[in-house]
Amino acid sequence: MPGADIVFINPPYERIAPGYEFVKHITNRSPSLGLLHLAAEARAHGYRPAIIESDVLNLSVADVAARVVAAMPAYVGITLFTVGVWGAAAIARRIKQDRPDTRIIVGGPHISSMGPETMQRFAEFDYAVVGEGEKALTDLLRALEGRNDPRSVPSLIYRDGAALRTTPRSPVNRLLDDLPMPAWDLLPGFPRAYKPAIYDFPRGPVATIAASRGCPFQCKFCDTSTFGATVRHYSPAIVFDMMRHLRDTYGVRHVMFVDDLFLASKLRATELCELMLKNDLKMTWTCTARVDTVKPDILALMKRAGCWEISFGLESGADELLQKMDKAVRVENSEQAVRWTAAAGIRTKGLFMLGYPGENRDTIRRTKEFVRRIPMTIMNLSKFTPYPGSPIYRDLFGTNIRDDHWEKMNGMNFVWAPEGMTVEELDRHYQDILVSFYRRPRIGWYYLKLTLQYPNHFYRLLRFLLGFLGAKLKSLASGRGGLLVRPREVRLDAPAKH
Ligand code: B12
Ligand code: SF4
Repeated sequence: MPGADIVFINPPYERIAPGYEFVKHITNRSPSLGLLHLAAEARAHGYRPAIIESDVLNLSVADVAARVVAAMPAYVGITLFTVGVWGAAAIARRIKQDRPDTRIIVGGPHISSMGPETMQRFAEFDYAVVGEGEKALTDLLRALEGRNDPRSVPSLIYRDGAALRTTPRSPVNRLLDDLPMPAWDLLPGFPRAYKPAIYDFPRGPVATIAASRGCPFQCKFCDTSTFGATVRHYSPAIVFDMMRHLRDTYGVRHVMFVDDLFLASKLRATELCELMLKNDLKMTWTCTARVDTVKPDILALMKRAGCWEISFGLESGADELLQKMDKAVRVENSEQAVRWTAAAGIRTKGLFMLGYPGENRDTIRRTKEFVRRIPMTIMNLSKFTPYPGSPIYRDLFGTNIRDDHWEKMNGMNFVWAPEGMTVEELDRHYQDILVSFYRRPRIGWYYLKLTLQYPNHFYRLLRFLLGFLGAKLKSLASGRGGLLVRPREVRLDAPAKH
């Protein structure tokens, strides 16, 4: 990082208890695409950016702060998910202690939804950018150099003495096609250090692309405050160029599209698939889609163009819950879409949540039955979390949500329980659904075949198992009777030190 004048930080999120480090071999290690876009934009405006991916580099709060202090940049840009706010604030505080003149700018989904509250709570953040950041960030940097008036910077929260001021939010970023390509060249260890979760792609290296921004739907649990309801796309030719660039420059073989609605425009998706086929791209890819946007014809084309998996937000096997979520689809639509996807030879990853308001033992039973009935081989079950920025957050906050618990908001902790259920009971159902889905001979056989077909997963699994075994042996040797850590050391959900 020597010579960098702006350092972008993806702060540490993972709360892996000492003794459980081996879990990292199988979890998702994707970089922040937002920071890659911002770094590219800053560079196009003459700055010298650097990026720190804390979790991938195994850096603690103290390590990150020490690196920044040593690099002495004028600016620091931190991306914030709700779960990472405390860690980010701790980093900012340490930087300010040693280099008080460093300007700390924050942005990301948490700021888009909770900007003023966050700035009020954490005096160590100097500026916050709400929503898409490319234009606002470079305008702000120019303003800080005296070339602009901060009040002319769109979507900004800044301090004016003790008061907080906000500038009007700019409606949308400029055309996506005009943005520079994400700065993958600035990512330390790219592409090999950045892996999705085990079994979530066929062959690496892997990279992420957002081919569009925005989503017009308003599912009540979803935070769409960064990109809003207007969908904007890159031209298919530019997306294709990004894929080819990733393949030819970095040897990337698989792309994960992280768009909210990859199939928002069937026309563009078709054009992109045709470009991949015509140019014999030979890359695999995954995307997310709503169940009401797929049909056999587009699925067949996607399969031919290399689509390996589609993640569908299936959420629940109970219609009344889908209705309460304003999901605008029914369980039968989910089932139809998954069957069509399987028939096209693409695998389905089902994204589900447990504990949404209205959940009860009967809805849980139906979800459990549903996940076993449909032709799906991988499921993600998250613990319902009312994220700031989602409509449900506004509905629930102040009822029985326990404080605001930002540091627990990663889908792995129940911070709220529906009426008539306890967190402990929900936790039991959580385990039960996953075990009943995965512990079936059909699924076991599928994963065995996948492991043999794609040895990279085998090596990751092996490292995980060896790590687990090592931790067990260490614990036996230290007289803890096979417990990986002393009970009081288990702090998977504890906030970062601050
Ligand atoms: C890909 C993705 C992931 C990836 C990569 C994460 C990453 N670091 O980017 C993975 C799988 C790791 C992930 C994990 C999680 N994710 Co996620 N993820 C996404 C997804 C689908 C796309 C993100 C993306 O790349 N967008 C495209 C880029 C260009 O946008 P961006 O990163 O937001 O950056 C822009 C602006 O935010 C802003 N900006 C961002 N940072 C900064 C910093 C500065 C200084 C400035 C000025 C501006 C700025 O400018 C950028 C360019 O315009 C979003 C949904 C969405 N629509 O964004 C959810 C989303 C961000 N995830 C979400 C959540 C909750 C999570 C999890 C916490 C739990 C879960 N259930 O998935 C975990 C935990 C994260 C962790 N590391 O522990 C929520 C965040 C809600 C919140 N308030 O926190 C979202 C919004 C989904 C949703 N709709 O609810 N996620
Ligand atoms: S869950 Fe998907 S479809 Fe619903 S609002 Fe969020 S991104 Fe849009």
